[in-house]
Amino acid sequence: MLEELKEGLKNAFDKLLRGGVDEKAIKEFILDLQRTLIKADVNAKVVFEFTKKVEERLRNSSELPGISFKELAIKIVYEEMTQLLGGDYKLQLKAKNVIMLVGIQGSGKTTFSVKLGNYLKQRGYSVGIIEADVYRPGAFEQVSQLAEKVGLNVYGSKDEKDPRKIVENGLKSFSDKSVVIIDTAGRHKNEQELMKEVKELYSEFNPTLTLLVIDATIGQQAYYQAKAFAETVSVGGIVITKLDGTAKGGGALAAAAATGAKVYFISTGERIDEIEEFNPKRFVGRLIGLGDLEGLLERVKNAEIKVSKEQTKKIMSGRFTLEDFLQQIEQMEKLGPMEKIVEMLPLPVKVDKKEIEKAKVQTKRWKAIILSMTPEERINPRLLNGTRIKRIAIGSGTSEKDVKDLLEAFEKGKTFIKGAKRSRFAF
Ligand SMILES: Nc1nc2c(ncn2[C@@H]2O[C@H](COP(=O)(O)OP(=O)(O)OP(=O)(O)O)[C@@H](O)[C@H]2O)c(=O)[nH]1
Ligand SMILES: [Mg+2]
Repeated sequence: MLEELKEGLKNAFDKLLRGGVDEKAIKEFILDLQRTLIKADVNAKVVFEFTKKVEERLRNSSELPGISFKELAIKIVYEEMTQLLGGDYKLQLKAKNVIMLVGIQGSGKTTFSVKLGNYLKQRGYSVGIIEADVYRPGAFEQVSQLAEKVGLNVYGSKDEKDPRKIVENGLKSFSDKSVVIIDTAGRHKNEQELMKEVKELYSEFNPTLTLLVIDATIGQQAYYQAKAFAETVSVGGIVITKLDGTAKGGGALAAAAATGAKVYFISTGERIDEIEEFNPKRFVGRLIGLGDLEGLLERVKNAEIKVSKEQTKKIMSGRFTLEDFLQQIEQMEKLGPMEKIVEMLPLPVKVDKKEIEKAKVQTKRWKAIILSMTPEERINPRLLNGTRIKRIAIGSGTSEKDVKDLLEAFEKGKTFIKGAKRSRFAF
């Protein structure tokens, strides 16, 4: 699965290892990444945004003790690629679930209904499948045959022409099941007819989860398909099928994630057990194919902590400059959104959302201000007279008061630390 994408990434990393770390090597690496992703049919705009972020982070990252440049590159690509595929998440099921599968003809809904049923049954759920496709001749037989192999119950009818009746009766007969999967039809005269039926079923039965099934071979076109369905029903998640038979799988996955939807499952073959719960972090880890990715991430984290410990020492000794302050802000940004950081901190009080918002605006402003200063000004803020403050305010799109506020806060912080040291109220 996705062998070419894996190969491409591996080659890019290997090349980076062989060459020296210079301007040319970084440029080559970025080009290699672009080529690999474009080949996997990832949308060009998405590719360029992605590689721009990787390049910026590669250039701006400071050296970490014991971490090679290649390792740093792997970490950055891993993190950015995980983001590209939607971050870190997991499907949550309720005590009772009605999961409706929708998607165009041949996307793999019927096959997937049995795969999913079997997957959930193996995890302790009681499952029933409703076959609501009244258009495809033999749809009921198709699903019954597949389901029989794994001992799943199917409700359907060969004669009933109204899918709503089938679903209504099916839900009654499966009222004791914890998961009911509804397989819908994909074969219609045209797209409007398909959407109309999907909408009718959706509004009448209100499924707890609607999964859109998309065939990976359409690559980046998955974006438009996902959008079209999302305009008709509330799509709770996406399933990408046939990842085994295409070089365009990466494009389909990235496109699905780009719509903001979560890809919950991937399907990698015709066999019933060829289903996998999708988790971007794990998936990218495997894609990068590094044996001990976890170990590497841990080592980088430790190295980062070590560096920031050195900075703390600097703060305590009073040698802390605005340049260090800027680095602190940037390090914090790297950790993730402020809400998440605050969530992770073992604080005894709950921090107000508004306060976090205010702090976010302020750090952004401070960063802009410090970036508009010259290196000398950052080290020695006493240089900042009225003219310079004015220049910085204009350069950073802030006001002179903002600049003065920052300087005041910075000085206060330093005084506080000095005072704290004197009173041995140290950390
Ligand atoms: N290689 C491969 N084939 C798959 C996969 N999933 C489904 N298929 C095949 O794709 C074809 C279409 O699958 P179906 O499950 O019938 O698709 P559908 O969405 O129900 O189609 P309609 O009922 O016509 O809307 C079948 O031949 C399946 O065996 C997969 O992950 N990999
Ligand atoms: Mg079908």
